[in-house]
Amino acid sequence: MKQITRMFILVFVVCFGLIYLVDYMNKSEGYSGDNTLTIYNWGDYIDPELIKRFESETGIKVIYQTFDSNEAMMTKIKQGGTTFDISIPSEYAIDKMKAEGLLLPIDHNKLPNLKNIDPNFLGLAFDPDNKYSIPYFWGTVGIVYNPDLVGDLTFESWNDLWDEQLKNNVFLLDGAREVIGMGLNSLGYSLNDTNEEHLQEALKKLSLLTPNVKAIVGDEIKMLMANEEAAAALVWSGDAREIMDENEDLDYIVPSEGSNLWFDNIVIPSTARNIEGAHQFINFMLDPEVAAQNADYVGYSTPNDAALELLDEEVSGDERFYPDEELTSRLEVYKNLGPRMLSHYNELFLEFKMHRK
Ligand code: N2P
Repeated sequence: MKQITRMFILVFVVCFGLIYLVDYMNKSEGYSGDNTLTIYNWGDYIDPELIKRFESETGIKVIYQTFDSNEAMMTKIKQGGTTFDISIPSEYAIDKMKAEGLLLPIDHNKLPNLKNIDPNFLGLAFDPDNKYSIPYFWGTVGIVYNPDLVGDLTFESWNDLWDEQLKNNVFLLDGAREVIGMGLNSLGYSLNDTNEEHLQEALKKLSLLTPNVKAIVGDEIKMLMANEEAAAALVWSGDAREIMDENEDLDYIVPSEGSNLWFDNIVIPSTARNIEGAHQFINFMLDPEVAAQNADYVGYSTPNDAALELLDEEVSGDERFYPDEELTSRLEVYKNLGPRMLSHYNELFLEFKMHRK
């Protein structure tokens, strides 16, 4: 009898413990149970309708968080305590995350829609077999400007931004690689330059831009430019397209000295709990109709060939956003410069920002 009582108590304690454990796990921060998928994406970088559609098609509930720079995203994933199942870093960040063991391999067998991606966007240097990353969007960095507000400037060169006609009339996107890269490019250096003298020269050159800089801003740069709050801005190409959709008077150029060509790819961070759901999401985003709707919504260039065919000829044939070979040959992809040099770029950017105050 005693034994039965003991057994009964034991079963009771184990059951109670299990119930408590499951409850605790569900309540702990951002826990992705089987039926949730936690996505960590750039701001304004997906059509929210598509998240709803994914949820209703799969029964998976999406938890959505955003970041505004590769650096912020990597710090958050590295520090742990999060359960992101999906993220969308740029190429140099993917290379760095791979090296730091922050990415999980992606099973291509679970992605029948991968066939829709233009092979030119597969097998790039930062992930040669696409073992850890699948193309999402790509683009350039350049200048969006309002011809009515820029005096007699025609905008061909980065150096036009330094013109005194643009006093307090320029916005810059808030990105270390982009701003330091612009400083380097304007001097004719590579935006992957690691020579300290060149970097100091770029910083000095950027400090001369200060009188023209009205503000360094995040995603609100689109609204500000469309509302004609400044004459010109350093932007990512897709943001320029969205601004120009809102205000047709504006134009976008990639300066003649060269600029950046970037690739943002979907990854499964090592923090993932719902790996199956993450694959379902990636495959969903690779569907031609979904990818076309997304490209239309966010304004960026799609690497999805089948989606490109569904886009308006006016969009897919626009060489400002789907550059030809001549322009592409003037562009450089950011390299992973290693942790020390990447922090140095960040420090230089901070120094530039401090100098403005
Ligand atoms: C979208 C940001 C695009 C990121 N708001 C460019 N790599």
